[in-house]
Amino acid sequence: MALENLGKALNSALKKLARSNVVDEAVIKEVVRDIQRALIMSDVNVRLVLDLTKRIQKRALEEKLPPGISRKEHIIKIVYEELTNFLGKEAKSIEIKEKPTVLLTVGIQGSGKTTSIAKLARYFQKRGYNVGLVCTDTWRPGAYYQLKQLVEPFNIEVFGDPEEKDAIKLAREGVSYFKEKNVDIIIVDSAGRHKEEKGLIEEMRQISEAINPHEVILVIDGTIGQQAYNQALAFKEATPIGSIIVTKLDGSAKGGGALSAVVATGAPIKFIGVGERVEDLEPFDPKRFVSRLLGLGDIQGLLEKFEELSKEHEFKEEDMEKFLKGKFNLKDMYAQLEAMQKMGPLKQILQMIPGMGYSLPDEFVQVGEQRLKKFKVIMDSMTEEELEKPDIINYSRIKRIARGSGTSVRDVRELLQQYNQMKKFFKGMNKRKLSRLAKKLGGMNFGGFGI
Ligand SMILES: Nc1nc2c(ncn2[C@@H]2O[C@H](COP(=O)(O)OP(=O)(O)O)[C@@H](O)[C@H]2O)c(=O)[nH]1
Ligand SMILES: [Mg+2]
Repeated sequence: MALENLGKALNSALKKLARSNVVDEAVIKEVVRDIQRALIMSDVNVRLVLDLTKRIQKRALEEKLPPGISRKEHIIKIVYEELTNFLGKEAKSIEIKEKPTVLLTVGIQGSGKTTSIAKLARYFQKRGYNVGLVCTDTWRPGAYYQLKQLVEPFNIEVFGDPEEKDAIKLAREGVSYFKEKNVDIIIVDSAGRHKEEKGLIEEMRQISEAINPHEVILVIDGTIGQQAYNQALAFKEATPIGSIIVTKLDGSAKGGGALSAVVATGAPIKFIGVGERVEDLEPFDPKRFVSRLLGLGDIQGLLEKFEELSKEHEFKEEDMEKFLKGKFNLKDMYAQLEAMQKMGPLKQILQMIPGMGYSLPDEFVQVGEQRLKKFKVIMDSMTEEELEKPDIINYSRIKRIARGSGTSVRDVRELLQQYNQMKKFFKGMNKRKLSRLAKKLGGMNFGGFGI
């Protein structure tokens, strides 16, 4: 993630604070300057940065310390709070009230509409909704097939006709087609064949009139940085029911600029796109986003990822319990590594764990596909007892397993090492550590762990 750079810079500003012996005015001002620099580097509007950092500085210098809180902790909390407010404070979601709920997606060509629609469809499908997609992009010949291909693995139906030239007609027909099919949600894709805001709004008006959507979603390319302001503003003025998806935040150094610019217009960001895969969509929650950015970890986000997995029957809640208690065996570990492989980079997930920040050793998180395959072969040569109680595996067993699986003693040891490392790691994130962190951050939600 390129936003990682912003996160790193903010994180190192806070680390500087943590390292200093005395927290006086000079230190506070230096930290504030570092934060300023980090934000401006990621293309956040200078005026917004100055306003924000002025507030942080004022609060840090003037506010009375709550009892039992150190000056450093207090400043971290202020930075966290102000950044959270800066990015919109509360998470907002797309409400599905009526059946069918019709959503229309608009945005400039290349902004990521079609990809985002596929992501949204999958997101809602995972939550139990039956979704139908309508392609009205009559400009790009491949548009219909692009969407179809993206959602094919999930059996989501796409309505469209590559021969038809009338987008409005397609929109109307598509919506009535899926109404008859009794789906829960209909999402309509549009072409967005225009260069600037005016054309975009006009297209939205026309299709809107034809299908009367419950919500219009504007898709904005995050790589345009603070230019996102004008698009979001024009959109917000034209529609009271809009929501926004900011895409490509995985690759853009300007992501911070795009996000803050959109928030500054008062238009709600509901999702962010963080990759090209259908899974790479995240509900936008400023609290969660900022704590991750600052390297404070994000237990809530982690839980949500686990939850999604368990919905796919790949990872169940009791398994998570096992892991968090450090009571898992080799079979559990394998299932989990496999699941994480499917879910995307393990590193991304582990970054959400409090205290881990960006300091995870790479060799620990990069369990590549090849290694996973090798693990599987090795495990196939183990007895049931060994899989369930890996602690009994002594040297002579290691030799036998290596021989049986056609691997080496070193390979078997590597697997056991991975297991022991993981065990240590999960044991390290015990409840006390989590609850200390929760206290520090105040209002953050660490639900699910009973702390
Ligand atoms: N890295 C990255 N690429 C994205 C993201 N969203 C879309 N893209 C890519 O951006 C390009 C344009 O996307 P598309 O959905 O066709 O845009 P549309 O013209 O608005 O429908 C494609 O190559 C997508 O794979 C994202 O969140 N991250
Ligand atoms: Mg498209």
